[in-house]
Amino acid sequence: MARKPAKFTNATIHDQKLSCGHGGELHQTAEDGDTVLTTAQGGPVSDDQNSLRVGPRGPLVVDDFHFREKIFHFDHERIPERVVHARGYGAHGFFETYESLAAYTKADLFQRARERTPAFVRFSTVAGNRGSSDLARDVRGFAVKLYTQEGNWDIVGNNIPVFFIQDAIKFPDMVHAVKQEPDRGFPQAQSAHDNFWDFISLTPESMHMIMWVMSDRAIPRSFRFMEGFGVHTFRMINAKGESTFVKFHWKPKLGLQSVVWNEAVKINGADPDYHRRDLWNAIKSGNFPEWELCLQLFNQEFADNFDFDVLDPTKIIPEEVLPPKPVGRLVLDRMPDNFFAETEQVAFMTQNVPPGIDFSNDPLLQGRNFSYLDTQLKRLGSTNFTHLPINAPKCPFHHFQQDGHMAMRNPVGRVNYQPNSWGEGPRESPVKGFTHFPAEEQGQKARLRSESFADHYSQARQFYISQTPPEQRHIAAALTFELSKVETSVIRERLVSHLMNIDKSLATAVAQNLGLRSMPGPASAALPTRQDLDPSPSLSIVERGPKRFEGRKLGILITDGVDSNLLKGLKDAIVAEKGDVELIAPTVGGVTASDGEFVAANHMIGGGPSVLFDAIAILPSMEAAEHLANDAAARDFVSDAFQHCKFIGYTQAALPLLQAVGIGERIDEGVIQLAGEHGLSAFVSQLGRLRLWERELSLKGEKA
Ligand code: HDE
Repeated sequence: MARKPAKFTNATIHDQKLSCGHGGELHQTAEDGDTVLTTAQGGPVSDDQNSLRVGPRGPLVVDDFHFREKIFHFDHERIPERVVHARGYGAHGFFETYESLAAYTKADLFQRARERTPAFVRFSTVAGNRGSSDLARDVRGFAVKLYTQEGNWDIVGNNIPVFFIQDAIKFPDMVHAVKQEPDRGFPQAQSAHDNFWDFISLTPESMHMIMWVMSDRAIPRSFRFMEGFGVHTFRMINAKGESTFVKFHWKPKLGLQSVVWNEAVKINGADPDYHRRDLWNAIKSGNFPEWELCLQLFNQEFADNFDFDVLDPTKIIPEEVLPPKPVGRLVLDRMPDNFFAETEQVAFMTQNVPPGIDFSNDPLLQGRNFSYLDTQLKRLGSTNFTHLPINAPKCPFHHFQQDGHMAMRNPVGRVNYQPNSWGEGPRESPVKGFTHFPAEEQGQKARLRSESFADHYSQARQFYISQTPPEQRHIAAALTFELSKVETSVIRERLVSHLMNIDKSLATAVAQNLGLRSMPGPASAALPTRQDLDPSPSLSIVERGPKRFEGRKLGILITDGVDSNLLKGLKDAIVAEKGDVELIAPTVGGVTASDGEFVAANHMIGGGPSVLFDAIAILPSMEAAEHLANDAAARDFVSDAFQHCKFIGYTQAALPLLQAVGIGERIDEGVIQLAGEHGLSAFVSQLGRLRLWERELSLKGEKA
């Protein structure tokens, strides 16, 4: 009789009966009808707890093929991590068009309105190793694989629209400089060290990017609240062969949001998987994150007249100059079944484009088009990485590539070449096939950088002056923190000399905070900084805040005797705003509310610090008030939320706690008493502001 195939599901394990083994261990042995554990070769296993040995205390024997196979496979479980973007998290979903873009591109996925294309997206940090924490100050990768009917299209982007360097040949230097220093093997997932700032201070082209990575963009609240950018200028080619330049933007439906640095540092300790957990929870609870694909489309004439070279990846085209056109939406609605098989083994490659999408001469993009194929061989170990389900196209495909390590499918039959006389096998198609845009190119072969790439400061300045005051303060504070970790004073000074070219007040603030003895002069620059570029409000997170609490989380601190009506009212109001609630109690075992009902908790106070929430409410009973005021974790809970400019809802009984941490005398419009119906609605209506930035100044004793 045929054996039932072994299946690896949780149900299998849980359904098995527990029985006592020879040595007193718990064995999960199969009974009739249960799935039997097998080796990788399919052989049934009788005992998975004890290796084969001579007598109860004797040596192991080589006959034990089950032991050898199990350990052999375990020993080889790891593959090399990505040399950059090692830490990442992915999800499945789809991309849906709003309208036909046939006027711009012949790419099949854009021909019809409401066409859906399956998608896989991997978000990542760049510098840290696979096991580093989520809230590092870093660029975030935003890589999208679209399984189109004309092959896979990968938009391998970041959450920042510019890059550190203008030529791919500098990438190994840049990455070496930011990663841990080679002699000591640290710091991990941090740019705050000498090598990074040494390289940056010697690389003026990185200054625009530095403004972005020192801004709050580099510490996003969640993957769901960040933008994505294709960075380079690409081309769209229509059926007539006409080219339109394009820049890709992903805009989060829930709006942009970041955390503050002190919060990021604490989140890394409290929950190093904060971003992973956030995406997992959102998708598992049916709140599917969504982004709009927006295109900046322009022709050669626009490119010729624009202030900067559209091939220079250290420049943007401000949205106010060229508004991005929304053309579709990306929805993530399914977590992978297995992290390794999908998120770890997914291989993104910039050169994966369908007919109708093409490259520009951006030298960074051209270099990337070499790197991404090469790196997959190292990482995945075989040219057949496209045989892995996550990397395989979802459209029909036919080619004559064969054999190699781990070949899982080869051409069937006699024909494995073309042309052939057998009338079989696929044929090339000049009509349907990919044709490269026939751009006219000429020039001398030389190692060159275009003069049009020479302005390194004007857009850095434009970014800085487009930020709101709190965002500008955060940039100054980030630069100060990072440079304070640089031990070589000449590097600190050199960096300040670049800031002099960007904004003198920023340079002065950083120099003062660092305690520089004298102000360095401006760094010598190929071109002077343009002062005439208008601020671009679309570059500010605060300016474009969502003004609503949707997708955010309120942490409510409760104790035994919590007012059950208030708790219910608050929870309902947050759910009505499409927000989430988590409950924090003295023990994770939960509390008994004023109506005698048991209320389960999500965290104990020390395990659920306020950095994990967007706003907090404190609802102790009168009996618990004094005890809470003396609880160190409870004090941190409120004082951190206050320092991080969060909205705080409280009841009368929470006053001793507020007083214990010095908030009692500093109650501002963000600290709201939840008395009566009005108090509750006043609190909930304020939450959409997300943070009370004005508090930041009063904390420093300054006036707004
Ligand atoms: Fe990458 N980059 N990169 N990069 N990159 C990789 O490919 C590279 C650059 C980006 O989730 C590697 O599969 C070069 C810009 C993302 O799997 C590697 C240059 C942008 C991911 C590589 C750049 C990116 C990568 C490492 C300079 C934003 C993660 C593992 C010319 C537009 C994809 C891998 C994922 C990964 C090379 C610069 C985004 C080594 C040579 C600019 C999101 O091939």
